[in-house]
Amino acid sequence: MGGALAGGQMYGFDALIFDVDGTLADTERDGHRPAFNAAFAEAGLDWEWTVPTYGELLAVTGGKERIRYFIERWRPDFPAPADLDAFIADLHRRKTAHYLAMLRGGAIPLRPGVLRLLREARAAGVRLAIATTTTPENVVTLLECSGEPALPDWFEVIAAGDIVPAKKPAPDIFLLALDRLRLPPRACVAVEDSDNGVRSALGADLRALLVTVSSYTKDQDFDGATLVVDGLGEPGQPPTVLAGDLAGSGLVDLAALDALHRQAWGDA
Ligand code: XBP
Ligand code: MG
Repeated sequence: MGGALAGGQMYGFDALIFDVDGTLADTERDGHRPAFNAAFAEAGLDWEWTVPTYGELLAVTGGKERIRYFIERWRPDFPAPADLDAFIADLHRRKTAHYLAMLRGGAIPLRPGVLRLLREARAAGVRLAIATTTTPENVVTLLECSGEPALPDWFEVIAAGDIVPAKKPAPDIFLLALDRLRLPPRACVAVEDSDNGVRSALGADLRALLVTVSSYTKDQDFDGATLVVDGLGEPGQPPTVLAGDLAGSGLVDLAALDALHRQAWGDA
């Protein structure tokens, strides 16, 4: 196992599996959140998810699940329609339309260092996959609007949304990505930004785990992650390391991920 090879450089892993929201891009506060609010307004609802409110609601992964939780726990007096599932699905469809329009308008760039690392991985023959809770079209559109239009095609596997029975923190979506890659956990490095994502990855035995914290997740507990940073970094702009170390790299590159991978698996 282990096998990505570029210019004679052998890495101990074959693939990188990325989360999307918070990891590839800072999508939640100024993307998903206003899109939910626009959908609520459009549907004539006076609900407003403020920045702190949304931070609390992020404990529930999945947009439809988040709306349902909000209704049941925060609006118990709301006269819920007979077909609550259809009502939530309609609201979520509206939300997705608003979110996609924001992406197409260029409102949400990739986080610093993401394209750099993806390019390095692609050049080295490291396979790329996604394991996310969000809706598949959100993923493809985010990637298409990244400034690298072919970016969706760089990912061999895009495991997203309702395709699995249980969303993060359940391990299902990472297990699906591993299955589609036909790789064991030891052959992969996972990249996440949230405690729910860490629990999901560890539940799939993805022990080589990098966390790039985002504004909403910086105070969460990432126990079990090998390396925690505040971003991937760019040349001349090193990230702040919150746990673990970059093993001599000034930023998160394949060499740093290789060291992380060896540290996580040791002689196991
Ligand atoms: C992301 C989510 C998603 C988005 C909204 O979690 O929880 O629900 O907030 O996306 P993760 P949808 O980064 O851990 O995958 O509305 O499309 O569900
Ligand atoms: Mg995330």
